[in-house]
Amino acid sequence: MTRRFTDAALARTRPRGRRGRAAAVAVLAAAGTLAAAGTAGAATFPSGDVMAVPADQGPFLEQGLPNVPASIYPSTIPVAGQPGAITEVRVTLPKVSHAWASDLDILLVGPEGQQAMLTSDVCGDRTSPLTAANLLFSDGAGQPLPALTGCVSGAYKPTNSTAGRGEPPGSDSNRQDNFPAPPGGVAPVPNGGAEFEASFAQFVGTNPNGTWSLYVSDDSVNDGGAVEGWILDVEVNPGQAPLAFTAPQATVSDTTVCRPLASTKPSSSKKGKVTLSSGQFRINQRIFAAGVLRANAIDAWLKAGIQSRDLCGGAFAAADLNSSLVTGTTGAKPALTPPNPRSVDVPKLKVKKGVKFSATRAQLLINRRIAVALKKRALALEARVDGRLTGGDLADEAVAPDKLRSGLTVLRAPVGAKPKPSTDVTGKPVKLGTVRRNVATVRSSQQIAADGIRALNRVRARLQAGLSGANFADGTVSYPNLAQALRR
Ligand SMILES: [Ca+2]
Ligand SMILES: [Ca+2]
Ligand SMILES: [Ca+2]
Repeated sequence: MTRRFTDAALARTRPRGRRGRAAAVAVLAAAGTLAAAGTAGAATFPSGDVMAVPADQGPFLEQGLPNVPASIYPSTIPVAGQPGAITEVRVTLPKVSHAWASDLDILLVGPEGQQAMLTSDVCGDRTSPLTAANLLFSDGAGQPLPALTGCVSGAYKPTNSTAGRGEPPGSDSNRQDNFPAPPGGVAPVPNGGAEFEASFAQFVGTNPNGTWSLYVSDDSVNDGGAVEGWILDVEVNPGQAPLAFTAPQATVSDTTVCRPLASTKPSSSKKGKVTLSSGQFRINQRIFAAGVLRANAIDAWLKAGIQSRDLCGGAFAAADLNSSLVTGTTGAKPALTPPNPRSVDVPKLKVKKGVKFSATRAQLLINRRIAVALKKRALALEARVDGRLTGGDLADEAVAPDKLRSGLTVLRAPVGAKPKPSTDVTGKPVKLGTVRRNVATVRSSQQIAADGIRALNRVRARLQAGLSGANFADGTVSYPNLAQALRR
C-alpha cells in the first residue's frame, strides 16, 4: 500500500509558510495524477517514465558495465519559461519498489550539471524490500533515509551512504556509485568530490530552465525493481538573476614529498697528474669501466619496474595520468609520506690484470671513443629520467592513493593497457674532438668521461630521492599502474 504524507510530515519539510505549503500540495496532487501544477514562484513537473531494472542483472555486470542502468536512462524533464533563480528543489518518487533497496543509486542532474544524489546504498537488504514506497526528497526534511533498515513512505533528506552499501562497514566491498554512460552520452561523475553530493545545494541560485535528468541505476548483481514516475518541484525567486553553475572545486595540493636529494660531489679531474703512460691508461680504463657499471646499474634499476616505494608521496598530478582516467577532487587529503626507494647498487669494479696499454694515438682514439660513448649514454639516461619515463616503467599497482597529489583522486578507471616503457633516447651529440698523441688529449678524454659519470651520479641521486610526475611523460600513468583502491 502506498502511504501518503501526513500534513504534519509536510509541515516539517516546508517550514516557510503558505507558498511552500502550496508547492508541497502541488507535489502531492502531481503524485496522484501526474498532472502539472504550479503556483507563483513554484512549479511542478511530473514524468510518468517507468524506470525498471531487471532482477537478472548478470548479463549487464558480465559485460563490464559498472552498474545496471534502468530501462529509461536518464529519464528527462524539460523545464522552460521559469523566471529568476532556483531557491529550492525537491523530488518525489511516488512509487519505488526494489527487492534489495540498497542496490539503488538515484542521481538528479540539473540543466547545467548540478547534482544531487537522492538515494544511494541505503534502506537495507532483501529482508526489507521497498514496496511501492512514496519518497519525497527535500533538504528541509527532518531525517535521512536509514542505512541498515527498510525504508517506508515519507519525506527524507537526500541520502548517500559512502561507508558501504547500507551494511556495516567492511561487510561489503561492492559499493559502487559508478553510473554508466547513457547511449551516446557521458557518464555522470561527482562534481568536485570523490562522492556525489547528497543535497540540492548545487541547484540554489542557478537557472531552472533546461533539461533535468534522473539517473536510476543498480549497483549489485541480482534483485531488481522499478521507479515509477518522478516529480520535480522547483521553487524560484523571480526577481533574482540566476548565476551560471560552476562545479565546486576542492583544492589539490601541489606538494610532493620526496627524500632530500643527496649532493653529488664533482669528481676530481686530477689536473697536472695526467701523463702519457701505460699507468695513465690503466686509470682511464678504471674511470670508463666505473661509468659503464653505474649506467648498467641505473638501467637495471629501471628495468626491474619502478615500485610504489620508489615514488614520492603525492608524486602524480592529474596531468600525469592517462586521459582515459577520470580524476576528481576529494575532501579528504591523505597525509603524504616520503618514499623509501630501492638503492641503485653499483657493483665493485674488477680490473683485469696484466692488460698492457701503450700510449699510441690509436689507443688514445679508442679511449676518446669510449669516453664519448659513456657521456652520450649518461646524458640519454638523464634525459630519460628527467621527464621521459612512462607508466610502462612503473610496476603494476604502484600508484597507491597517497602517490596522487593530496586532494586528487580517480573517479573512474576504465581498463586500459600500459604504454611502452621508456628507452634511452639519443641525447645531445657529444663531439669526438681532436685526438692527438699528447697530454691534452688524455686530459680532455678524462673530462668527457667525468662529465658522463657526473650525469650518472645525478641520475642515481634522483632515483634514490624518489620519483614524481616531473620524471614522467604527461598522461602515461595508466590503469595497470593504479592500486586496487583507485580502480573504480
Ligand atoms: Ca553511495
Ligand atoms: Ca552505490
Ligand atoms: Ca541489483
